Formats: sequence, structure tokens, C-alpha cells
Amino acid sequence: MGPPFWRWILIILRVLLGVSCTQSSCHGNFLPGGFYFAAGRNMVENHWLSGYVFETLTVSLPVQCFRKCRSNCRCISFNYLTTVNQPDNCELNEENKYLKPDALQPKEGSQYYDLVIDYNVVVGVNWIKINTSPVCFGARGNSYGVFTIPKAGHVTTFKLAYHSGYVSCGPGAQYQSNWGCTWLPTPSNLAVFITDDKKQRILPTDNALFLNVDWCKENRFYYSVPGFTADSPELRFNNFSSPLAVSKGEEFQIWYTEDLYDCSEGDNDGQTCADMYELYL
Ligand SMILES: [Ca+2]
Ligand SMILES: [Ca+2]
Repeated sequence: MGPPFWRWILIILRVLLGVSCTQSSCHGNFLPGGFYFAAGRNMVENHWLSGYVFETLTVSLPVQCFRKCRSNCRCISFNYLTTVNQPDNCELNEENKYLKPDALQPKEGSQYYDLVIDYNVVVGVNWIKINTSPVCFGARGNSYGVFTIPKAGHVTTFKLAYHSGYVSCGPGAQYQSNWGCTWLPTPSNLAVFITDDKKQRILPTDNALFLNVDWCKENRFYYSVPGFTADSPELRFNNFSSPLAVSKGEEFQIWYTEDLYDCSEGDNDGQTCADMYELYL
């Protein structure tokens, strides 16, 4: 049993709406909000967006092409050509794969990147690694992971950095991923929660982009985080609405959502191991 078709449509509309809002809120030569870039993230390997290049530049790294795109109001995605010493290897696009899906075409040696806004950018703070060895959580049998806070303070949010393993919400390799349930549509298939020691969800927060499902007692199982997928090398949660006060030694848990709510966990498999990070104020 899966989510009704109309819910998938709503998810797609939400993505498109987000893109058009970005376009319309353009001021001068810059867009508001914080942009996030990591090589390989929000990227489609060996593809390019055909027919919508409005400017070409020569750069030596993808991040330089990203900066050119970020500072040009017209740019919402870019193609980066990976061939060494090739001139004009940074192509700025005035459309993206969501608005022009047919234009995303295979091209050897080209990487297609979306310009992604991170609405949770916090300036002037650092991520602190919490664990000494990776924390593992399984997909069934109440096999949650545990981490404890090393120092008292106020936490803005947590993130996980992938180390090894996989979790799956169904039988077969096609359902294996770092953090998700890939039986559901991307990107609304993230399926890892952080809870307190009483198994109450604290992340993602209530205002996250949940995919409401109706085949379990609890309807908030799966969600999306802009810029992240089930196989991202990291999973960063949205920020707490106000910083969370934590004490030294306080325990938190990492759960696969189907395991947490004992729903459809019988056909699950695997265990993901990750490093935990906290963002202190
Ligand atoms: Ca399942
Ligand atoms: Ca369980």
C-alpha cells in the first residue's frame, strides 16, 4: 500500500513552487537566502542542461562555477565540464531540470548542478563531532543507535555523516540507501529520526516537509530536506525552532522510522553507521 497519487503531485508542485519563488525574489544581482555547495551534491554526473546556457566562463573548480552562478540573478543551474584545462568549462543555465526536465541530457564529461538554497545557513558556528566511534542504527527490531552529549550548551541542530552500511524498508537491493525508504518518491523518502531517550521525536521538527502517510498509526514517517537525498553523504536536519538546551551525558537516539513506530518493519533490513555532529550556538 502506498501514498495516494495526488500526494505525489502535491510534492512535485511544492518543488516547482520553490523554484519559481526563487526566481521572482531576485533583487539586483543577488538572490536572498544562503546558498549551499558541496562537490557532488545536487549534481547529475555525465549530464548537462541542453539549450539554456546564457554565459560560459573558464574556471578550475566546480565551486568557482557555483560562485559565478550564485552571483548572477539569471542563473539557476550550471554545467561543469570536467575535462582538464578545457576553456569555457563553466556553463550558466537560465533554467533547471525541474522546469525543463527534457533538457537534462547525457553528456560525457559534464556535471549538471542545481543551485540550491540552504534555508538553515548559520554563520560563525562550527559543527562538533559527538561520537568517538560510528553510531549504528538498524531498520528493524528496535535497533536504534545512541549518542550522548559531550558538553552542556545549546544545540541548533544535529547532522549525520555517513560511514558505512545501509537501511532498507523492503526486500531487495533497490530499497537500500543511507537514510531513506527508496520505495517512496525522492526526495520525500528520508526515514531517520532523532529522538530523546523516551523515544519522542525531536528531529526533524514538526515544521519539516513531511510526507503524510495513512497506512500506520503515526502518519509522520518520511520527509524531505532541501538539498539532501536518501543517499547523500550527510543528512542535516532543519534547525530547532529555538536552540535546544542539552546537558553533559544527555542521551539521544537515532531511529529508522518504521522501526520506531513498529510499522512495516518485518520486511526491513540492514544497518547504517554514521558520525553524529551537533551545531552549537
Ligand atoms: Ca517495510
Ligand atoms: Ca520496532
